[in-house]
Amino acid sequence: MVSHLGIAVDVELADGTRQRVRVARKSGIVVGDDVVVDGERALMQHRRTALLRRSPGGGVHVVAANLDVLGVVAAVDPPARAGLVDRAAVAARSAGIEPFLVINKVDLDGAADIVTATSARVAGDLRIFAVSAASGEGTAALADFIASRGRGALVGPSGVGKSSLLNRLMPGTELNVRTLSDAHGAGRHTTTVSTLHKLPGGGELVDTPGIREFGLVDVLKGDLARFFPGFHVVDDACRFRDCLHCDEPGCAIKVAVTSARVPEARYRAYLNLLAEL
Ligand SMILES: Nc1nc2c(ncn2[C@@H]2O[C@H](COP(=O)(O)OP(=O)(O)OP(=O)(O)O)[C@@H](O)[C@H]2O)c(=O)[nH]1
Ligand SMILES: [Mg+2]
Ligand SMILES: [Zn+2]
Repeated sequence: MVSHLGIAVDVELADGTRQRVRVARKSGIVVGDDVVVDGERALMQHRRTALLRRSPGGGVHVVAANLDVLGVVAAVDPPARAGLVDRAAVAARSAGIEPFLVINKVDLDGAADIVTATSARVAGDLRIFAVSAASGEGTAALADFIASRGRGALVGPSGVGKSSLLNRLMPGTELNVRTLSDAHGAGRHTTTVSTLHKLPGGGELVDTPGIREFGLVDVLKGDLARFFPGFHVVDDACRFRDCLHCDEPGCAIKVAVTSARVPEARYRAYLNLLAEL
């Protein structure tokens, strides 16, 4: 299924043609779902992966179905909010999806400092693509990565350039992007529905509406401890396999914080998230 329009979904059939099928508003079918079209109905099939997010209102959403990778998009302006990157990365890994970080708008002044600061938080742990949808810089590497992995989605705050990146990766596509006249409409969401696109070099990428926060859904403390971005730089194992890196003896993460191999701020961000679960 390639897009959900409220009472209908667009599906791509096995022969590559597209068809609009009516569905109940609460069908539960999301972009990326495999469906069997039975007359006027679309029946959802088993999902390989499902990326869950809790919205600020408390509702649980499936961001997309059957993803292999998740691109968390930040920009030089607006810059990344660590909380969103951390949560989205943990949610992805918990769902068996490989997260990566995209820093867009590297054509803007001051890009180098922001790329360095943003990368430092997750370096060695998340794959990072510094790109410009405007100039095309870095986008070929991103396209190659998607082609090698299969299906990805781009998530992130409104205005970071998710739709602009898709337009750059798929010449001939014209997804709506924020125009100059809207530029000061803070919090304005240009994209309102998710859409799935096949990239010319292989792989698929889902464009999603901007989000302010990526709330975690039913993530276990042990999964947070294993998946928090920035801890993978530590090669040594904790004494206990289910270590939460708090007060356990023989915790390799705490040793790494003491020796500054894991920045103190990273560790505090982890403890805050742990306290939330
Ligand atoms: N300078 C510069 N501007 C960019 C770049 N990419 C996108 N923009 C601009 O950033 C603004 C937002 O881009 P969009 O693609 O609409 O952002 P989005 O993430 O899809 O936003 P939502 O759909 O609201 O979630 C537009 O004015 C784009 O022209 C870039 O690489 N460099
Ligand atoms: Mg958009
Ligand atoms: Zn530990």
